[in-house]
Amino acid sequence: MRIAFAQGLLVRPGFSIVALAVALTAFACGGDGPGPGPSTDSPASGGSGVGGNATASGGGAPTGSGGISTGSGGNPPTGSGASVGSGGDPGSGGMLGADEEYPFPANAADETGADLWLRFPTLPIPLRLAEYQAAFTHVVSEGASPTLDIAETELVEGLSGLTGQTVAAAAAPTGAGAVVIGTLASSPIVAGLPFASELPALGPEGYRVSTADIGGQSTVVVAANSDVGVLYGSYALLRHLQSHSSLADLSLTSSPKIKMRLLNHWDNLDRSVERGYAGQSLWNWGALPGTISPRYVEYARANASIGINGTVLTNVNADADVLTASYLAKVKALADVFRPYGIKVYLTARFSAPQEIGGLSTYQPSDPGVQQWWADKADEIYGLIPDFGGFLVKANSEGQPGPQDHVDGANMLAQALEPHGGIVMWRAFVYAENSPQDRIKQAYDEFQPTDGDYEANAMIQVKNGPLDFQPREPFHPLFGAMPETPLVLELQVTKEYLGQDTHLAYLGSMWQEILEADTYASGAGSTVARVVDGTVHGYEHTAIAGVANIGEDVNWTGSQFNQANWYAFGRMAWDPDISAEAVAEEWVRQTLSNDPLVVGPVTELMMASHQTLVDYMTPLGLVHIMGTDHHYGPAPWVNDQSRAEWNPFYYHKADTQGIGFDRTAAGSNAVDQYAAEVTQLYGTRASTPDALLLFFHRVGWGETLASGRSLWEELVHRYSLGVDGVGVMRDAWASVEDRVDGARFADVAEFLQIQHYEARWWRDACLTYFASVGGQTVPSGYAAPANNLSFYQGLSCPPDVKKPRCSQINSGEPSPAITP
Ligand code: GCV
Repeated sequence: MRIAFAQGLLVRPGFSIVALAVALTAFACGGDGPGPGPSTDSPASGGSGVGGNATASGGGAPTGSGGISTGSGGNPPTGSGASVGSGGDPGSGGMLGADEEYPFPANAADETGADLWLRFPTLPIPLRLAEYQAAFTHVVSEGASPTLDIAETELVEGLSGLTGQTVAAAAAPTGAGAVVIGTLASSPIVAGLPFASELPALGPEGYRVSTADIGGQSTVVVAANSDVGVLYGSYALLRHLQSHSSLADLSLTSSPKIKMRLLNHWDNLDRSVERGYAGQSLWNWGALPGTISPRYVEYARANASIGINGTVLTNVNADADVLTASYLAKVKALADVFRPYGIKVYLTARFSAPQEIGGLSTYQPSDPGVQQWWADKADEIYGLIPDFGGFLVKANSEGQPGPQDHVDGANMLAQALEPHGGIVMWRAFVYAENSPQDRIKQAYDEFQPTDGDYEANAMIQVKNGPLDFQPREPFHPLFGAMPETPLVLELQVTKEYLGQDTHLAYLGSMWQEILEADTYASGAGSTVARVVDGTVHGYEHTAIAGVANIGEDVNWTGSQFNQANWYAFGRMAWDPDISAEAVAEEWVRQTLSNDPLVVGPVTELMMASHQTLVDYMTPLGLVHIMGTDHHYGPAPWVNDQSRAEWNPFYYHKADTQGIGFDRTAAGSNAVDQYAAEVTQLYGTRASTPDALLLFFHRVGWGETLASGRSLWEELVHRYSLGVDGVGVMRDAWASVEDRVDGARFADVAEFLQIQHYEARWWRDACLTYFASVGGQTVPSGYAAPANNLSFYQGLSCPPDVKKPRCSQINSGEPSPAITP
């Protein structure tokens, strides 16, 4: 139990210090399930987590994001002499952090966030600084290539910044303090290392960073099999140093577990971004290819620093024009910028392009002319971009054109790309316009029977859950169900349904839940991570994709904390087994501060943030109750859309008796799409974790849950916990004031305030609605909703994206929602 960061908290009026201390104590210790009553529970209690690994059937040990403590022993309130290490980075080795006392930063200069996590301020702790100053005096790159030049420059600049002294490039190691970088082929020093024979096993992108005796001097060496491996190793070394970690026993060895680690931009050619909340698209098509924005380089650099090696430039709701000669020249210009950073470009292929821009009378794959058109198009693209990655396709979905048969379409494109080594990624996000079938069953029904019918260079891209990037969903049943067809896991970094730019929700913990979920495809332990990395089915091609949250905004992602999701996507794509908490801590150290009084509370608030958001938006397995189209605020009452599955009502079906979607054998039987163990787990009311209860089951308002509360009481409780959880996040953030720069502090504080109001909006709107249809009232011990149902139904705040979107609900004190 740690309450270290309660020191110096700013306490808002109306929120008692006693309640705050209780909240913070519970927030920091975590792990306990919900207590018996409102007053003993913590906003961040672990009770709502999904048993990440379904091996834990019977409900499993919740691995929810709430209340996970950070660090190995906590920080004394003075902040002196303690480190907040979380056990280090499995891919990099070693504990993060230093044991020295961090000085209170005097007037930290304001920052915009434009530097992301690539910040190299001089260490403020003298012992570690002296260690680094002695260890790093010059950088020797053995070999010459654009990629090695980048690695050398990154090290020269990063080490100069961190040490506060000039670290220069040199032709050869001279005396103490050399960093030598190179590959087995390019560097005699690397080839002569005692561990040189172990390097080939690290593969084309792996690296080893360690200390070696070179000419009698202890020297840091960054060794790899390829230039890009050296670049990744250089970033790993910088990450280690940005975390102020010790050089003793330095050993950072890592190889990616997934081969293709891709961003998917939903960027349109007019520079609008579908589900983008960070300004216009980075790609300035009008100015390309003549003008290369410096931001293209910064983008490539940021991605390479976290291991991303591919980018799909355009929206899956595709525009055929990007395949015309004039656009391909622009794409080539971007590819040329990204190549030295190890990043390939991919494009979305509009399936009707042969007709739209090729002048053919059809686009169906059975037509030889269509096949030839795509083959010629592939030749044209590879003539310009020899390392072009391939196509991503959304077909026959949400109005996008497609073939009569997915297999024919995917295979035609695969055949066109095959001579050049390209890949086609065919999306499984399909649901029919007029089908009585449960929407979440349709992708499986359509794709699973096609397993094994695809060309070797075709992959099927599957969203993490069967619905659509909800705050929480079970894993998609196609994972584990297509042994002969490599699947790409598609995650959404942009938070379409999770408060977009404004709400702070760290997605690493949500992704960890998905990656750890057990498909049982080949017995226990067949997790989604092991399916995607190819271990379970022996896939030759492996890939993971993240729908990007990046735009022209100066801070890149629309908010300071949304940067952490870009960062986490890259780090978890490289190593799907890395803990979300370790990644959060790394990010905080690099982006904000290494001061334990920042690292501890901010890592904890990040780890609690996803569960907190789920609680105030969609607790207990509710999904898709957001406002129509914009998906921002609450609108569970909507039931007038032309397609049934576009209505929130479709997903919860609340009435006088109860709430929830019955997906058991007695209902839509969606549970049957999973392996038997999972069908049993989710098909049985008693073993379904509360976190997914209403996704799989219809439950009466009065039924008792594991907490001892009735379903209705638990709903009220969860919504209230969520609101108060945001209050705790605000207080945690307030505790770091003056320990991070004022500009970023204020940005985050302002958004957290909006989030707090909006959490209360979510709670009150949903509870008044469910109370009205269910004939329920809010029990004592919980704040009454601030307004009546018609007030919430009458609001029309979004899609105006200026902040706050909904000033009508920005008043009063959102907390406490659980009243003392
Ligand atoms: C690109 C959801 C989003 C759409 C998106 C679609 C998809 O429906 O709301 O904006 O379209 O998913 O993933 O294709």
